[in-house]
Amino acid sequence: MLKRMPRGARAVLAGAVTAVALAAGGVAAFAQGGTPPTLTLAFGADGKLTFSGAEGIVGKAATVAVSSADPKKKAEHAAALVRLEPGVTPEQFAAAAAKAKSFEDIEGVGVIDSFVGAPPKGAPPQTSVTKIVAGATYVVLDFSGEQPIPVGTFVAGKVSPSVKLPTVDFSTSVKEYKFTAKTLPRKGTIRITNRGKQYHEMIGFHVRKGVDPKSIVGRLQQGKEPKKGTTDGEAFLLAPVGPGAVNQAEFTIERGTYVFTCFLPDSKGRPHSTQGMNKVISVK
Ligand SMILES: [Cu+2]
Repeated sequence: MLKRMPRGARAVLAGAVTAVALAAGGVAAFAQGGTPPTLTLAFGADGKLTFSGAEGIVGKAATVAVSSADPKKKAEHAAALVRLEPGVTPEQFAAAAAKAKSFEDIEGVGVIDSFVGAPPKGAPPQTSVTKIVAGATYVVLDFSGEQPIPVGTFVAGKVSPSVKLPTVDFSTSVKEYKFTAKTLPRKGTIRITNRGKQYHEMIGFHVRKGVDPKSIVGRLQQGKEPKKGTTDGEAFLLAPVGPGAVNQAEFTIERGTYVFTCFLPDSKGRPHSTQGMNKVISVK
């Protein structure tokens, strides 16, 4: 079942992160009124995932927040929210997921709508994304290990057309095999929409001064990692999410030149980076 722990998620969890999604706050112009309600996903001291607040988020824009009280595995926990396709039951999803080897294998059954890593040591106590949660059955997955564990389900009814996501400082999108952003701000709230038909992620290599970013693009295109010493850390703006997913969160990233890439595979198993999904983006 979905054996591969996504690289982006792993790195987010490892804390080598310049972009950390913080708890959403300071929300303005929020059409449903007030601060979005929160679905809380909490890893306990025993490492077990529980969730609460689902009844309050149905048919609304909501914040999905993940926290961890596990002293041992703080840097390892992640949770995912799976949106089931119409008519699919949680049991059918569990059966399909048990056989799946990659995200694409659950196509037609469910879509990972958000993937949120628990905060690493020293980071703010919770990470979160804000999104509209409506019109589907959702499965909460504990994605900490190689075997994701379904923790529970909830049903979200139709959303009123007047419900909108809180405003953000910056919106961008991903699709096959492109990032639409040309520049990114250094910090703020960002909305990232997957407008494609495949899963995508958004990982940025911070290019070291004096290095030609095109040389890094060239290596990624050939299926290689950037050469040692050519990058200064990585930024993870989007963990793997499926088609139609819209996530927004606060982020902070160091200024400079980045090469953004996506390592998720296409239907033939080729990383998107080798299909041209690499882009030089400056952070101002
Ligand atoms: Cu991709």
